[in-house]
Amino acid sequence: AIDQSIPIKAREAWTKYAAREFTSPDQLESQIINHVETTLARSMYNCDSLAAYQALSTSIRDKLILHWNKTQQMHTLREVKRIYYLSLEFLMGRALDNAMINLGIKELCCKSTDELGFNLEDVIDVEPDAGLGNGGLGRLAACFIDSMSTGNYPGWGYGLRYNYGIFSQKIVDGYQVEAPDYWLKFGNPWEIPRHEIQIPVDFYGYVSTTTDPKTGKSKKQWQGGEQVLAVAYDFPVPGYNTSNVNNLRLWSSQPTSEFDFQKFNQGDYDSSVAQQQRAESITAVLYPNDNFYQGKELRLKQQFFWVAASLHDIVRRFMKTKKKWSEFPDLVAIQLNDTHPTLAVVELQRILVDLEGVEWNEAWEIVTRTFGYTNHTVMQEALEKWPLDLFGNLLPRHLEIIYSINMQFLQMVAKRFPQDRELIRNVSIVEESDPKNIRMANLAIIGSHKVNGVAELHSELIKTTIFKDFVKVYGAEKFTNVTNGITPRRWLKQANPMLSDLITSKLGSDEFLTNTVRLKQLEKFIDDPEFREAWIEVKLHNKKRLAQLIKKLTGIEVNPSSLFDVQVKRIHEYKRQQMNIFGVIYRYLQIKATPESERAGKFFPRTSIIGGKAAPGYYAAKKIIKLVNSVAEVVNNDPDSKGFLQVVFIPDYNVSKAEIICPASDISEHISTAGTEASGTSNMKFVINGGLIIGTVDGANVEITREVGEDQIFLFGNLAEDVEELRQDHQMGKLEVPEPLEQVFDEIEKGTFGPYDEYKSLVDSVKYHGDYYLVSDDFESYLEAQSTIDKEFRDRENWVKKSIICVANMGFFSSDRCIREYAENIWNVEPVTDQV
Ligand code: T68
Repeated sequence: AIDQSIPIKAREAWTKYAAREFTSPDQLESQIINHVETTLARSMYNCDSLAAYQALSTSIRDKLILHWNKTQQMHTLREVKRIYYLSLEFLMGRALDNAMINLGIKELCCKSTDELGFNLEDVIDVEPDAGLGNGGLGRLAACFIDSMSTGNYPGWGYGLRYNYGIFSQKIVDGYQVEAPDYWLKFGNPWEIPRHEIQIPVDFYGYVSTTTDPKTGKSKKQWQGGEQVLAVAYDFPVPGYNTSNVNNLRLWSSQPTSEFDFQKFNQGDYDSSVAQQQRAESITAVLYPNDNFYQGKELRLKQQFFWVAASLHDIVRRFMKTKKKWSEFPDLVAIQLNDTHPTLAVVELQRILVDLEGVEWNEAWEIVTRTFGYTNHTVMQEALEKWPLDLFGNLLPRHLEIIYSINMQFLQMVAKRFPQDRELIRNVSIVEESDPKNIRMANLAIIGSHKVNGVAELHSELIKTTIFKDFVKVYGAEKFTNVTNGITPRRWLKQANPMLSDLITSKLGSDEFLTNTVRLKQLEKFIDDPEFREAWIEVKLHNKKRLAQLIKKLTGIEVNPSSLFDVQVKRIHEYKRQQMNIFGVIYRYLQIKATPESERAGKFFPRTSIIGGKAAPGYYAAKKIIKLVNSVAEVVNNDPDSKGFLQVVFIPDYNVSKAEIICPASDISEHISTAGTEASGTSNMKFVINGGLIIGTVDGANVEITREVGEDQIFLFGNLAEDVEELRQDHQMGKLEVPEPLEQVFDEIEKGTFGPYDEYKSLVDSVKYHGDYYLVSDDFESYLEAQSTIDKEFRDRENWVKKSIICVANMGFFSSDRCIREYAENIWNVEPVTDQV
């Protein structure tokens, strides 16, 4: 609708001088220079690569904003249903390279930077990672918003703009040392601060009951005790090969000006400053735990702050359409990325009932039709439970609403299962423990219309273990599976341009980047020796690129023609990096025990590469890091193993390093105790880049095996269905440490890798504390799988064929497919294409 109040003359001027996007290198150069000279207030003479990065990024951001405006106008005009993906973590990594690739302007940009005297790759390297996440869950959210944009879905991400992302990891004397990640140090050219969008968020306070004089009905109202402001920062999210640009809106906390002034005027300066700092602390830092719940009040504050601001925004956007509340779920789908945003269920109910006067049952119907919940773990220690006191103090009205939701739900359950006290106890939102807890997963299930796991095995497991009682109540149809995926733009084209180009040249187009099942056609070329040679070339090139990075980070020179065996992911006992390093020690001992003359026949040169961060408070994980570094120190300096084994710990593993590491593996390790890794996504990143994997029958490994074929994967270990019994056996004292593992433990005890005290806890956890992660049960079959790999890797032609078959069959694991499945089965939304 055109605003008739604008005079025709003015309108003509606005149209004539409308902002235009650059379409040629010349125009881009002029924009870059303009940004250097005005936005940055610098000049040709002091334009370093940081300034070049900032000016280029700002120029591209300008282009994105124009696309963004058109996209949002169209969505608003057509009143389309929008998807809101609520995630406390978006592990975006770098934006520049990705934006150039998605906009199809990388060559153009390269020309411009060249002509201005800069090397584009150096400029790309200046950008700090946006590390606003811990691991798989946060990176999944980043892949999903890329796929929503690429698939032309009207999808928004909502998250927090942490001032400090995931800590940066230094290794000092083999120990992890954390340093703050102040990623905004030089500003952030990719964000658009929306200082005008300020949403007040309340905490604490009390609930008042008033009686409506007209109806005589009593009404509950929350009177907040402390208020902070949520300020919006927008990050445009470009799709690949489309002009669709979606939005990632991150909230930053700010003090409200009102009440500090009050205190200030009363002379209470200290406390007014303290209150200001309290407000700012909400979005100060990302909690660095992966798959672990820590019941901190500040974390609950983060969650409510983010949820309240996002819902306010969503509701405001809906209200502009003037539609009835009952139509809310026709225009809004909200996906809960794990239980972190579950308060949104309660907050929406509160808005509808307390603020908008919608009747309770009608409101609850709207709420449950709106939400979907994705579960990412079955591990008890990761399930969120908030102590009731803490919760009720911070959010008194929300606690009341939860009680009402719970009462209504339990009444329904009791009616249908009158005898089943146990069932009722299990499904209740309130855990009747001492102290009592609010179980967020139960609330998320009750408040959503669909619940999904992230890989087939995992989705089955949640139905038979942690949520089995809810299957009784709701039936199995409420529970579904959406197997995770990754974006092929970042994880194939951007991370591995050479492989992407090789595939493009063979398939005749780059359509596989948006339609990954096209990769299947690669199988046709498997017997083409020239193609296979080119494939090997690419891998070698990528290994050399990683070797350079390793040299830069650690000083270690690795042999690019050795077998690269890689395990990079968060350090966690369930992911079993300890088993990996025990295996490395075993290999080392075997090499040393073999006469020198026989070594070359028995051992293929191998480089074991391990990387990942440990949560700062996770003692065992930190010990694993120390052991890896100590083993590296010993092995890399032993003339006996020289040429046969090298060990490297890559410090500060993050998204931009993953882009160099994933294309360079021959084998990567995905060796979690069966049933513990919900999906895993790095398994997909390695395989789509032509690496084979060694893995347990866990998470998405199962489906990768189905797709690429059993011959292309090295599986080992006990199955998920046997884990419980094995654990029980161990509890009863039935535990045998297999001979090879005993050897490894003996060597550690001897002090070969430093004083035994340092590692005693790692050994004891297997030997004396029930071996919860079943290292002793799986160790021998792990070694067997490793020695099969040794044999098979020597047959180069056979290996490269496997590698090609793998890539050809990874089409299923594109996050584009995930988004399609969510859209069809959970969100009921459709892509929106033509522009206004
Ligand atoms: C991961 N979860 C799963 N959690 O472990 C992984 N947890 O199997 C799966 O592939 C991935 O999610 C995507 O579905 C996590 O990454 C966390 O990072 C996390 C963060 C905060 C609290 C608890």
